[in-house]
Amino acid sequence: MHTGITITEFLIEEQRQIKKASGDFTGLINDVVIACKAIASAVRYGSLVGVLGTADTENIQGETQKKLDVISNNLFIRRNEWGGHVAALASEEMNDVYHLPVQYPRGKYLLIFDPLDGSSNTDVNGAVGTIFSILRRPEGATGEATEDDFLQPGTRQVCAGYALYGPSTMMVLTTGHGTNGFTLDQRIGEFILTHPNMLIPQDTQEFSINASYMRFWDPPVRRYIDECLEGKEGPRRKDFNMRWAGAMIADVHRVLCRGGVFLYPIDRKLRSKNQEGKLRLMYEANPMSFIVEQAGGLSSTGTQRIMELQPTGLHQRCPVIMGSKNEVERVISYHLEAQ
Ligand code: AHM
Ligand code: MG
Repeated sequence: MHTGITITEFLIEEQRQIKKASGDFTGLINDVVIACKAIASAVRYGSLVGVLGTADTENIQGETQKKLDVISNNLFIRRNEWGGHVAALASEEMNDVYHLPVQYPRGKYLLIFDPLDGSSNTDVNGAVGTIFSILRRPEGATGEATEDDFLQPGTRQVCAGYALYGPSTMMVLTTGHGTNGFTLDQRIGEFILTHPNMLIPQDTQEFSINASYMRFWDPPVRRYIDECLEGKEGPRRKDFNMRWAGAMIADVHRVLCRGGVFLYPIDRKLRSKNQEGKLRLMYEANPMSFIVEQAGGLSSTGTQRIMELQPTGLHQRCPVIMGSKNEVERVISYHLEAQ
């Protein structure tokens, strides 16, 4: 019989530490957990239930949506709109803030999410996941929640988490008191605490970057990767390994488990499209930064702490460099030297 701590028990214990906690937050996370279990199930059955392949729609970023992007988005909304915990939702797959149907009570939290990160992996049976970030609606705000209510820096996140649909389904989250990982026990349908207090090793010999963009990189990124590639013979005096899963969630999860540095920097190609990065600040970079920092890692654009960026739009992009503290500091120092 399983006697491990369930995610609900874990959160209720945390809630007991906070005087006057209403239980609203725990209720919200419970809804998020149910949404992620439903998405995990859709992902797992794949072709058997006809959910793979492309939908006939595009999202706000002009990307063709996968059927599973749309299904995951709908599942996430369905599970989180009714409970009375959120004031509004926002997602990678929706242009604007999603206002709750009139019959549901409004709560004090704002929930923003990427329902299926790395969704192009679904067609090759690769790992994908859901990322979410929870903010409090600004004090004194009235009426329906607006985009402006969401535009808070990552330092204001109340909670950030992700569910990774890999060989096992995991949920990793932080409420600002460390980062904890839970594994879904399919036999009882509960997430069990399996990775308490995750800590990212400060040093690493592994980097994660899409090297096919090498010719577009800025000099500081080029210098960092060149030095890694020189291995024992170069200035780093050690050999490096490289991994790229094509889903940020899977790459950053590996960094959380065994150290490493994940980079999706700004480059010449992105600039030519007037983009400030590839990854989205509010539902990819900020929540993953919160999780990484709470596990003792660092997260930066190269010149700025990601969580201190002031968002100007729901779908804003930014450069991302995160992971083992000493490596990220090195990349930052190369950026500062180049200024
Ligand atoms: P998505 O949210 O549309 O799936 O896009 C984000 C993904 C990240 O998970 C991943 O790190 C990156 O895009 C991969 O981009 P690329 O194909 O340029 O390597
Ligand atoms: Mg994504």
